[in-house]
Amino acid sequence: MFNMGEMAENINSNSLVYPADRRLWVQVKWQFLLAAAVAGAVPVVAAWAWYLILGLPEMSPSPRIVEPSASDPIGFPVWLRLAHFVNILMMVLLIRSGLSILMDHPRLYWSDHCTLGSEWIRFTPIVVPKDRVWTAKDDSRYISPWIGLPGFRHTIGIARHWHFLSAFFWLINGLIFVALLFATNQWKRLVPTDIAIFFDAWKVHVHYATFHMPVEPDGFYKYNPLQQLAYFGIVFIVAPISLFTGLAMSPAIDNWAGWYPRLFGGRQCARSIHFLALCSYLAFLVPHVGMVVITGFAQNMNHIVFGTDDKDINGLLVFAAGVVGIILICWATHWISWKRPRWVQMGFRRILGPFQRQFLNRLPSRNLYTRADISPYFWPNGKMPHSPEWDGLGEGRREHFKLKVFGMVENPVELGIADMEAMGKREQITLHHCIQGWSGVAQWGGINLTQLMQLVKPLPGATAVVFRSYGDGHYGGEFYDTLTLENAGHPETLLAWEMNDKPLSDLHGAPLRLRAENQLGYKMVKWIKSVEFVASEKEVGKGYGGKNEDDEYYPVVANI
Ligand SMILES: Nc1nc2c(c(=O)[nH]1)N[C@H]1C(S)=C(S)[C@@H](COP(=O)(O)O)O[C@H]1N2
Ligand SMILES: [Mo]
Repeated sequence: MFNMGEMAENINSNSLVYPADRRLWVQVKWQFLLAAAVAGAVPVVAAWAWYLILGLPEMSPSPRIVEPSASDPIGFPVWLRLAHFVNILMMVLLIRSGLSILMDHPRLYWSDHCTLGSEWIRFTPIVVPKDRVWTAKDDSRYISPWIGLPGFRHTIGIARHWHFLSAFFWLINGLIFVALLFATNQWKRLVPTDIAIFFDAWKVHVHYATFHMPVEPDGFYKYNPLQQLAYFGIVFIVAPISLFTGLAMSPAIDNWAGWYPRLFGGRQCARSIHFLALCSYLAFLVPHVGMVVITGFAQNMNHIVFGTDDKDINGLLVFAAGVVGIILICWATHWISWKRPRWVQMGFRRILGPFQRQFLNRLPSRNLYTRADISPYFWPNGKMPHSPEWDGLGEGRREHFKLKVFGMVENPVELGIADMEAMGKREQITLHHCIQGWSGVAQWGGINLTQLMQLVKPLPGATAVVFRSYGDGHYGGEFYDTLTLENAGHPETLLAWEMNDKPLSDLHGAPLRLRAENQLGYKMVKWIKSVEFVASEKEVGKGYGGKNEDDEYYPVVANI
C-alpha cells in the first residue's frame, strides 16, 4: 500500500504543500466585470424604480393557503429529503474538487486557442514570461485544502477522481430525484405551469430588493413564485448545463462529435460556462440558505429533515449533525487523498474505468480541423530532456535518431525518421486536450501506429504499447506512458515528427512524439526513444500505466 514515505520520496512534499509562491489572486477583464456589475445592478435598480414610482406591488395570497387542493403536494417525502442531503454532500465534493482542478490551469478562455493573455479571468498573479519556457505545469497554482480537494499542490489526478466520482453519484441522485418528482405530485412545487409566475416572481423580487418581506406561503405546501423559479432554474437548467459542459471537455467525446462542444462555443467556452454554473450555484446558495434561516429556521429544518411542519428544534439539531457529518467526510477525503492516494486512483478505475473502456474508448475519433484553425500559441508541458543521448542526436534531433521498436513482436526494428517518412506520412489537424484544462489546435505529421504494427507484427499476447521518453517525469525518473492496443490501433494515433508543417521543435517533442487524439495530452509522450509491446502495462514502472499514472495518480485511460 502507498504510504507517506513513498510519497515523500516521489514528490518533494514540502515544496508541494507550501510552494514559495502561494499568493491568491483573481483578475477579471474589465469588460466582464462591467457586464457582471450591470447584470447584477439592472434588476435591483428596476425594482427600486418600480417601488418608488408604482409603490410596492400587491401580492395575491398563495392559493395553497386559501384553498388546499387534494392533488397538490403536502410536505416532503423521505426520498426527497434524502436526495436533498445527498445532493448537498455531492455538491460540496464537486465544488471543492472542481476548484482544485481549476487551479491546475488557473485561466479561463472563450477560445480553444488559449492564447497567452486571452483569458477573461485568471486565478493567478502570474503574467506568463515570454523570454523563457513557461510550461502549463509551471503555471499551476496552490489552493488551500480548506477550500480545494485535495488542495495544496497535490495532483490534478486526485482532484479529478473525486470530481468524477462525486459527479457520478450526484447524477444518479439527481436522476432518481427528478424521476420521483414526476412519479408523484412533487413536480408541482418546481415546474411552472402558468406564465403569470414570471410577473408574480417579479413582484416578490421588488419586495426583496427594496428590503420588504412579502407574505410567504408555508413552504411545506408551496413555494413563493420567485423561490419556485430559482429552484426550477437550478434543478432543470443549471445542473444540466454543468453536466453537458463537463462532457464537452472530454477528448473522446469532442473528437467523436465535433458539433457537440460547438453547441457551447467550443471546449474552452464549455469550460468557462462550467465555471459560471458554479458561480450560479453559489449565487443561489447564499440567498437560499439566508431565506431558509430568515423565514422560520426551525420549521424549515423540520420540513427538510423529518418531513413535518413542526416548530420544535429537532430538525435543526439533526441538520447540524448532518453538517458535522459532511465536514467529517471532507476531512476523510482530504486524509485519503494525502495518505492513501492509490485508493482514490483505484476506486475511480474500478467504478468508472469500465465506462471509459467499454464506451468512451470505442467512439471513433474523427474531428479534423483546417489549417485556418491552427492555434497561434500552443502551451508546452513536460520537462525538457537533458540526457547526453538526446543531446547527441544532432541538428534538429533527427540525424542520429533511431526509434527502437521491440518487445512482444515478431519483427523488432530500428527506424530513422527517413525510414518512417518512406512508409507514408499521414497528416491531421486536431484539438489537443490537456488534463489541466487548456487546449490548442495543431497540424501533426507522422506515421500511423497501425503502419508500424503491420511492420513489426505484435504477438498475440501483447495488450499494451509502452512509449519511453528521453525526458524525465515531473518528479524525476524516465517519463513513459502506455496505450492499450486498441487505442494504439486507432486511425488517429500517430508517431509524429512534424508540427504545423515544420519538423517538431525541441519544446514540442523532437525528434518524435505521440499523438492519440481521443486521449488527454499526458498520454502523448514527447521525445520518444522507443516503443515496446508488452503483455500488460503492469510490467512497466510502478505498474499503473505511465509516469503520470505512477506518480500523479492519473487514470490509465484518459478519455475524460
Ligand atoms: N516526455 C514527456 N512527454 C510529455 C509530457 C511530459 O511531461 N514528458 N507531458 C505531456 C502533457 S501533460 C501534455 S499536455 C503534452 C503537451 O505537449 P506540448 O508540450 O507539445 O504542448 O505532452 C505530453 N507529453
Ligand atoms: Mo497535459
